[in-house]
Amino acid sequence: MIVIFANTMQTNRLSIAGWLGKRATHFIYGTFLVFMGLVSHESSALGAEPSVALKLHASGFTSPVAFAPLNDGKGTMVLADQVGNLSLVNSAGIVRGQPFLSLSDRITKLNTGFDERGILGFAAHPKFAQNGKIYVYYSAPLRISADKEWDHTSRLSEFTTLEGDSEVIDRASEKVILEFDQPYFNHNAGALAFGPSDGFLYIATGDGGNANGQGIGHSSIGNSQDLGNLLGKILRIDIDKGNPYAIPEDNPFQGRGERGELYAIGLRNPWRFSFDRAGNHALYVADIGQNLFEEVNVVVKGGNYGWNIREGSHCFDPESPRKAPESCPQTDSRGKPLIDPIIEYKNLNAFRGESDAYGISVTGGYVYRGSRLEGLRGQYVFADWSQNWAVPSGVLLVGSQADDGSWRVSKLAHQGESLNGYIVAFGEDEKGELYVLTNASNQLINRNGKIYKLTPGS
Ligand SMILES: [Ca+2]
Repeated sequence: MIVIFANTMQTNRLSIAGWLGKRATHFIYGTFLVFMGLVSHESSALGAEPSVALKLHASGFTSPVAFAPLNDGKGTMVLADQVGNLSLVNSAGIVRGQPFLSLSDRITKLNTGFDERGILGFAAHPKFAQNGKIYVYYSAPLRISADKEWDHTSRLSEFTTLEGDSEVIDRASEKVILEFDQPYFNHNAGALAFGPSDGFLYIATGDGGNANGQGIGHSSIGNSQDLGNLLGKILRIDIDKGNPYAIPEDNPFQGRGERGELYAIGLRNPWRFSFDRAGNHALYVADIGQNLFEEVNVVVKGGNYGWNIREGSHCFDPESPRKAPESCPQTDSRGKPLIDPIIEYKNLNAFRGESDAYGISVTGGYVYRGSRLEGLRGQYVFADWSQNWAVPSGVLLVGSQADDGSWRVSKLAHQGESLNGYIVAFGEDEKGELYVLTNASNQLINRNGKIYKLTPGS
């Protein structure tokens, strides 16, 4: 196992100066676990868990970050690969040979090792069958107007299919919807989804990167708490009005000096979100923690999810990120409460051996609403990226809500294929069935990325 970058997708907790030291720590720790035989690749079987199996659905990707319906009326899915391609996958798992869209020449130059840039989000317009429009969030080269010291520019673009061919995107159709600059290469979030109730486009953004919500390009109160920029937030825009978009009338931050696109604030690196396709269509947002706690939030309009005043339900001090302070503000600068996550678990690197330390970086999933996995219905299926930086050991998790409203988390035992990968993301098809997206490596190399379907076990 070659460890090139130890700064995980999740953590990015390192100041540049401290990078080398942390890298070495990760390497030694990973080696230690392998040597001691302590790394578990499989979740442990739990008696009352639903019987679930992993079935290989499609392969040949590098780092699959999104798998979502094209809304073409034929059940076609779109796979977004971080390295720069969108591919069409039919319901049988057959990948169309011709790329749906290649953006490898429009994304910023990627590391061959670990990287958090590239194509990071995809959503087809709900009326794709009529208008042929799709949306892609990707890391573009730093734009001319940006500070020269910064790293790259996040770009949300609309593309349209070629006239008369719904299976190929016209590369010349790119219409830039929104751009914002990124001081560091990490914490770029990027998930996209249309709200099932309102039809607006939701966009997840990271806090600007580096670590602790500090560094160049970070606001003195933390970007995630700063209502004047788009970083560390959930954004919401109306793509069907205005040019290139309109701010929905009831967006919650429209005062002087506030960005009207903001829907919710106080997030660090919200790595994958989803709407519950049933019930009240709650918005589930996983947020990758700094050093100690990983979390999942149910995000509501105008909510403040705490970063970098809090990490999970604990106080956070950027000057002392490995020790949660005893006290901290309960409210933000507007007097609004900092909202605790619904689910929190410990980071294995900080809480080695503890039963509720599931991994080192949360990956957001979906509430299962399909028909095939009876026992999972209504539960939130998600994951930790890996139990170990150096060893591909993603772990499937499931969150379920008790009658009193509290949430319980457990590992989701599964039969069938072994994951042996880093769990990068999840996908959901039009029937509500779920897919697990993995990369065999923590780097952007090779084509060992896979899509597994969650199917009934025996
Ligand atoms: Ca939080």
